[in-house]
Amino acid sequence: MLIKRSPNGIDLPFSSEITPREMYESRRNFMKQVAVGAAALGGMHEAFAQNGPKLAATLNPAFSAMDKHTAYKDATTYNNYYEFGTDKSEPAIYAGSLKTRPWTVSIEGEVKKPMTLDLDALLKLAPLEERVYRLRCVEGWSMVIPWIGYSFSEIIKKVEPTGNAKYVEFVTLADKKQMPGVGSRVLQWPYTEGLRIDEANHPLALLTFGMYGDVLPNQNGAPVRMVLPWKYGFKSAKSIVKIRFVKDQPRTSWNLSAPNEYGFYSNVNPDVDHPRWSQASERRIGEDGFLARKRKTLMFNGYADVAPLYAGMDLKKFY
Ligand SMILES: Nc1nc2c(c(=O)[nH]1)N[C@H]1C(S)=C(S)[C@@H](COP(=O)(O)O)O[C@H]1N2
Ligand SMILES: [Mo]
Repeated sequence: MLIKRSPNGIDLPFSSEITPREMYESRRNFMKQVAVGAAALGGMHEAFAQNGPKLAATLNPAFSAMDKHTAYKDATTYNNYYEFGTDKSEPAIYAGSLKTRPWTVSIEGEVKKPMTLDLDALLKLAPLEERVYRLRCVEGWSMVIPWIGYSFSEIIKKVEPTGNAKYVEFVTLADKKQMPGVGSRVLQWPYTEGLRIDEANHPLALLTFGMYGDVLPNQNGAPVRMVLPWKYGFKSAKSIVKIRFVKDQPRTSWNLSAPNEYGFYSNVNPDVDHPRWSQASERRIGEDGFLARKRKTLMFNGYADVAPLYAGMDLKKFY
């Protein structure tokens, strides 16, 4: 079986060479083995392993990395979710107070069909897929998580953007009563993020409702978040309440707080260092000793399929 491997051992599922049907089939079989293997290694959510999936979704092997899944425990206890505190352990401790139902998301701005959808309507908008994505935090660590959701492009199709819609803004919940971190001035609330509309329309951009066969734990952004695997983790906004299609590039929370450190694009790029540290390597959570930065970071986090979105752009300038 031909599995393409990068020199550092990270599988590259989006190589344009991996398109023939045979390859796809062998990948699919391989994925099944990987899933079983990951469960055996304790990478799977225990409840999932015992009772089967709680949020039914079909694995999309063509959109899945073959890396070993991060252990559920690590993915749910080492988080960035500043609304619940800046320490990695705090979201797991404090996010229990977040009430994720009822929940509505309003989709508005430059669209022909603005809509406000409750969670059930949103869940039913398109078939749910499982996709194993790597997520690379700008701080230098990464995880591999089996997410559940559908391409954000499904939303774009539904609301029919007008010709003025050039960007999409994601606005997340900021409720002091439920979120102890919102009292702090570490960021401007609500946490907002944004994409150019063609980036939002890329099939890899996942509107995400679950992980490890279950709904999202609160600390991972319940009940609905984005996951953008080719960008640094902070672009993947958690607990979204509003999606706005807009004409001008939206301001984003991290860019507002430190514009020279966090750009609008924030594509994973080993050649563009953060002003205070190198981005050439990363530590895979659960894999190494705590301070080890062993793996080479890959351009676009290994998701080379997105490269045409940035054709002709100087990525040192548009960091
Ligand atoms: N609303 C909100 N979304 C957020 C954040 C946050 O603080 N608030 N942190 C971001 C950062 S920095 C990262 S690395 C990822 C972490 O996602 P995870 O905890 O599910 O791994 O969420 C992103 N989304
Ligand atoms: Mo991050």
